[in-house]
Amino acid sequence: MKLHITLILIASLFATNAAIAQPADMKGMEGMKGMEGMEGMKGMKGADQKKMNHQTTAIVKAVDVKKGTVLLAHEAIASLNWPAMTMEFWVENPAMFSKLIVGNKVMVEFMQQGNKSVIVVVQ
Ligand SMILES: [Cu+2]
Repeated sequence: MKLHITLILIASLFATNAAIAQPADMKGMEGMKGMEGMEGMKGMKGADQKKMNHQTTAIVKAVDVKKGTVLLAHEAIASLNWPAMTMEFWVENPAMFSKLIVGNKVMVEFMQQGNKSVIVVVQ
């Protein structure tokens, strides 16, 4: 009797698997469409990466209030695959210059706008 129930259970398991198999295959095909979607998302990621904020710690090397830029010796930035370097950043708000004093160590958040790195937060 127990054996009988076991066989029925096994049979029903197979039946369930068989029933699942088809939609699973179709899901596989949807998965291929999904990959196209992922390509699209990669494209968006590229765009998002430019819109997203990046963070780094840096030493203020020089400021140009008139131009609205600051020269920072920043640490490596993993989110952009950038090594540590000294480069020019634009400031979003001139009020930030109160914190961007030559010789100061600052934590900045910035965005890539075109080929400019624009600081949006200074700490
Ligand atoms: Cu840099």
